[in-house]
Amino acid sequence: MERIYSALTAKIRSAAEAVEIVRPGSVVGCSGFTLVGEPKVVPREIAKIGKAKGITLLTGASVGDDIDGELTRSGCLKMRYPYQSNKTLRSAINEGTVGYSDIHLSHLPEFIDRGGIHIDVAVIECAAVLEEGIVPTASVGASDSMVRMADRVILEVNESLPLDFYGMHDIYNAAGAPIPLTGATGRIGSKVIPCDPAKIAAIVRTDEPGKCPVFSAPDTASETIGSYIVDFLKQEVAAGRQPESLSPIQSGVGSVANAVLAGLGDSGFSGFEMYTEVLQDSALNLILDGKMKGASSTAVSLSEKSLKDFYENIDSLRNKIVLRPQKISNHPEVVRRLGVIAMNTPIECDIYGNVNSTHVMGTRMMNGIGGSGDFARNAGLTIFATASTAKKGSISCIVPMCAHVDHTEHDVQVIVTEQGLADLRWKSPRQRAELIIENCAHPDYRPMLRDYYQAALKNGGHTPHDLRNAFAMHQKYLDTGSML
Ligand code: 0RQ
Repeated sequence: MERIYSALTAKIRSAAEAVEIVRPGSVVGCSGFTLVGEPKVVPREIAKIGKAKGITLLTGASVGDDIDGELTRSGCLKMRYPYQSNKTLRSAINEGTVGYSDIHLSHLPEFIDRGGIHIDVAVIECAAVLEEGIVPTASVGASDSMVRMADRVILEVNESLPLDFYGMHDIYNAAGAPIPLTGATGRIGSKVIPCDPAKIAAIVRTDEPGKCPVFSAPDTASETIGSYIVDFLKQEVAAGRQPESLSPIQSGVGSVANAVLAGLGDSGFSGFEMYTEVLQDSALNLILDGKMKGASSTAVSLSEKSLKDFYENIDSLRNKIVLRPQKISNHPEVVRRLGVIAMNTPIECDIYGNVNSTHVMGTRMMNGIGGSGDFARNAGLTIFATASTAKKGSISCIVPMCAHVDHTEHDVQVIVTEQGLADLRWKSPRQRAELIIENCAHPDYRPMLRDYYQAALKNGGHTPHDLRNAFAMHQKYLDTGSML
């Protein structure tokens, strides 16, 4: 297979030539989702030249330092959507020098498709550009919507990535119609992203493989959390609320998510599938070991070692892994239909089951809501799992009232920490408070949470609170560096 369709070779340019179309104030859409599938050279070139100030940048989800970091340091970045996880950019957002609007990942492409934001230039990494369209690499993200709606497209053809990606993607544009997916790994679309060749302003060739995400090995707390979730899911199967092989699983990013999946593999469960947005190492291992049947995702975000395994087995994996646009991988309609089991990580949970996934101490942005809301509200079973404390025990992740709320009590069914699990389904707020404090909070923080709850009860109410002290633990941390 040729990398560049012969009729398009006249559009091959250097990165410096390609970025001439990126003007100050441009709205730029880049491929990329959780550090994979992002263009490697064009965004860096924009930052290096440094003339295109005031850029608004959209991506599928988080991208690496070569995009978010470089564009922030060059002073080119003005506004960012919908998710980020870069330290430099995060600081700029929290200082207020770069604007950021945190958007549900399934909403972003829909907003683009409806013309909610006008994209001047889409910069898309691909394995090849064929007559039939663009072959994406390790992520689809919002690239299909960006290509469809942008005025002009710059393609980065990455020659270090295998052409074997062809056939792994399933590009479907629902355009308001029902999405005909009745199973996690069904295929309903095309293998490529359709693209009007007249839109392609430049094709830049590169052979930079890009950097792999680094995952920390599961710690004891993560493994314990994983074991509680496995036990809980076994009870759900025994009670007839889950099929033997479980409903398709969505799992967020990070070490807890990795540990839970690894735990599932060791637990005797088999034949399950994932309907998720990111496939990490543990998910790939489960597929390669034959314990997981297959997976739908919008990105495969793997460590260096797992990426090697992925490429070595790509021919057999093509029938088991489907990479979709994030509009479909995270679509509420499909998530609800499939009864997905959603597992995500909060920053903090409150005693009534509200969850803060984004703002440290209610003010400082961490990453963003990502896809957690797409799944949490619409899943068949919604689990939030976190260590009970953060920052060496100086912060309790169970608090009287979340200092910011991303997922309300209505969207949270189960909370798990290394202390235990609270099944909040069918419980009143008062019952939930007792369960969360006694099962999930760290023993060091239980007395102060109990005292808060007892004081709140004196005020009465369906969801009792003592508003003067609702954020006393947060304030104590801000004043002294510890909630204790
Ligand atoms: O800080 O980085 O300074 O060490 O938060 O925490 O424990 O390493 O956990 O990597 O799983 O991240 C919520 C941020 C958790 C992530 C969050 C501090 C902690 C540490 C990271 P350091 P851990 P994780 C799928 C779905 C929202 C989006 C989402 C996230 C850092 O999971 O962004 O779910 N979720 N998307 O010390 C202050 C607390 C804290 C705290 C943790 N209560 N107060 N700091 N930390 N709890 C992904 C996508 O959608 C793409």
